Amino acid sequence: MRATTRVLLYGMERSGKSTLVNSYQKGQFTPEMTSTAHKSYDTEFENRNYTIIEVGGRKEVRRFVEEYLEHIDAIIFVIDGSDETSFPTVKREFISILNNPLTIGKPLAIAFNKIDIAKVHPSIIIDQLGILNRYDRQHRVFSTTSKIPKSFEEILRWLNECEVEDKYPLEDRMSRLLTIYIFDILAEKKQGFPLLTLLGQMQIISQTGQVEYNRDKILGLLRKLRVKGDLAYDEQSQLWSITEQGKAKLDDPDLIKGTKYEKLRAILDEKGAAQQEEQKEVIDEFDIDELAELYKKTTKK
Ligand SMILES: Nc1nc2c(ncn2[C@@H]2O[C@H](COP(=O)(O)OP(=O)(O)OP(=O)(O)O)[C@@H](O)[C@H]2O)c(=O)[nH]1
Ligand SMILES: [Mg+2]
Repeated sequence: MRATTRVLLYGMERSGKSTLVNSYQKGQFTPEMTSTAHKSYDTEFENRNYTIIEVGGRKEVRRFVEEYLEHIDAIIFVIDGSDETSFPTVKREFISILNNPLTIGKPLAIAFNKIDIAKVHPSIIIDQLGILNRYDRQHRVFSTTSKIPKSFEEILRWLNECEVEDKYPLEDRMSRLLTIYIFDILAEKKQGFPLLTLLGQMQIISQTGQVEYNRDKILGLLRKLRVKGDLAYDEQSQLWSITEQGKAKLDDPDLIKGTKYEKLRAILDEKGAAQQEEQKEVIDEFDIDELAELYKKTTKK
């Protein structure tokens, strides 16, 4: 495990992020006077070191949040429970964070804050966020108020118990995310479980043959991940795959030239339809940090 757990503290403007931390650190309600762009707080809680990274919720700074996602181990998402008018924006922002592959698997604490003045029950927004259906990560909802400095401590106590892994291979995360999406669709229609792999080739192996039935929905979801292209079925291999245009973004030969990923591609191509196990061995040897760097470049294109 990493020596310090890095936690993103995020949520809309004035939801109370800074005040929650201030009050926890000072042991009494300590309102923040200024809006934050970016601020980090170091704290030790029950023998674990934390760096809490607050990204402000003002519209102009909000977009920078993506820059942090890769470098954090867990997320605290703060909602101003007293401001129902903010809930639609909260929902949009929340979903965009959760749907980012860089956050998959990372524990998520939702602080339904300002419970001292909130007029609605946390379940109102929690229902809207669909959080209870997320099986891609550890999560918990907390009712908080900066008026009670221990509010924030409860979140840290929970994070202490969470499994915070050191590394999340990006391919794993992408693949998990897609699996979850597709699982969602099929579970909704009770049509069984397809197995999906992103081992370089972005193939969808369908055991149920139901992919075509849900084709439009799956394509819509793939687009959200900025994956273009169409789905095609190959009778012989019984594989669904994303056609040429939409193949993994890391297929750009110029981009991967001279990197270990180029070597990996060559090995995978050579093995062709080799057993997944063998491909996995190759992937395991691969330097995931380098892949993450490449991924960043491709998404910036
Ligand atoms: N009643 C009440 N007010 C709170 C609570 N937490 C924060 N506030 C008030 O809400 C206002 C905004 O708090 P901040 O801590 O600055 O909010 P923030 O989320 O850090 O805002 P940005 O940095 O702009 O994104 C301040 O006036 C706080 O005093 C709370 O639990 N209850
Ligand atoms: Mg702040």
